[in-house]
Amino acid sequence: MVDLIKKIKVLRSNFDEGVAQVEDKESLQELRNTYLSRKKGRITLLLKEMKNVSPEEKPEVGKKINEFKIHVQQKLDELDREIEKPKYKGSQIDLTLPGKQRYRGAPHPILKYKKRIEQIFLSMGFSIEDGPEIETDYYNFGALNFPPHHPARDDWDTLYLTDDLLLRTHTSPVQIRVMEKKKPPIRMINPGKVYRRETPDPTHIPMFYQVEGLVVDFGITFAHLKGTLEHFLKALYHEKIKIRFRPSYFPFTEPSAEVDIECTVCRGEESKCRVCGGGGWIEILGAGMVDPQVLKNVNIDPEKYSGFAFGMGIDRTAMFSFRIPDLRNFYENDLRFIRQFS
Ligand code: FA5
Repeated sequence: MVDLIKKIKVLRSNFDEGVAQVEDKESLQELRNTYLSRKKGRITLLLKEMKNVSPEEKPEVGKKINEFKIHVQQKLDELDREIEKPKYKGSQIDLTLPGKQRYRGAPHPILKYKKRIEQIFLSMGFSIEDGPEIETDYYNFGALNFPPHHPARDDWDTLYLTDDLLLRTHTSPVQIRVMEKKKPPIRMINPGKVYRRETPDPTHIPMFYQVEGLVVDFGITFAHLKGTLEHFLKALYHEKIKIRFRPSYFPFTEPSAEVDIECTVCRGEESKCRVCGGGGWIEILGAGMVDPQVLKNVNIDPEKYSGFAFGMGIDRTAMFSFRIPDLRNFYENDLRFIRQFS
C-alpha cells in the first residue's frame, strides 16, 4: 500500500509539472491522454493495481486515487478554458478594467479668440497679413518715426538679438511692410506675437498677441476709425459694451487715441479691483490717423491719401471677454483652466 500511495504522490507532482508546460491545444490533449486515456492512462493503470491491495487498505487507496483523478480533471478543464480564451494568457490583460480616458486636444483659448477677431474683420472686407517676429530696428522704430535715442522708445524697450535685430515690440512694423508692398486702397489686419521687457502682473505679460489694423485710401478720416472700432468691439463683446476714446500719443499717428472698455471684471464697482484699480475702465488698444511722415516713408503721397491704424492687445481683450481677473492664467498651462475653453 505504501508503495502505491508514494506512486500517486510522484504521479501528481509529474502531472503538475506537465500542466506548467502546456502551451496549446495539442500539448493539452497529450497530457489528457497520458493521465486519463481509458486503456493506458496512468490513472487507469493505478486503478488496475488496486487488485493487489488488501481489502482493509482498499478504501484509503481508492480515496487517494479518486482525489488524484479529480485534481487531474479539474486542472485539465481549467487549462482547456484558458486556451480557448483568445491570445491573452493568464493575467496579462484584465479586460474588465475601465479604459483610460483620452482627452481631446483643442486650440489654445487665445488662438480661438484670435480666429474670432479675424472673422469679424474678414466680414468687414479686411485682408489678413503676416510679418516677422524678429524685426529690424528700422521697421520696429525708424520707419514709425522713432528717431534713435528718442525717449518714446523707452516705452517699448525690448530684447535685442544684435545691434539691428530685435524681437518686435508691437505689430505696427507690419503697417510699413504692407505699405511697401501694396498701394492704396489698403484695408488689412495683422494678428501676431509681440515681446516686451515687462514685469508680469494681472494685465501685463512679456509675450502677448496684438492685432494691427491699417486702412489707407482717399478721404479716410477719424470718423472712419471710430466707426470701425465701435462696430468691431460691439461684435466682439456685445452691443451694450461701454467704449471710451482718450487722447494719447504715438510717434506714428497724429492725432492719436487710446480706447478703453468698461472693466468687465468689477464693472467699476470695486475700489480695489486688481484689474482696473477701481477706475472702472481698462485700456485695450492704441489708434490714430497715420502720420503723414509715415506715408512719405513708404512713398505714399499724404496729400492724396490718408489712413488710420490701430493696435489691440488680443490677450487683454480675451481676458475681459471671459471675465478672467489675471492675464497670466492663459500661459500657466494649468489644464483645469485651459479645458474650460475646449
Ligand atoms: C502699441 O503697441 C501701438 N503699436 C498701438 C498702435 C497701433 C497705436 C497703431 C497707433 C496705431 P500699446 O503699447 O499701447 O500700443 O499696446 C497696445 C495694446 O497692447 C494695449 O492697449 C494692450 O491691450 C496691449 N498690451 C500692451 N502691453 C501689454 C502687455 N505687457 N501685456 C498684455 N497686453 C499688452
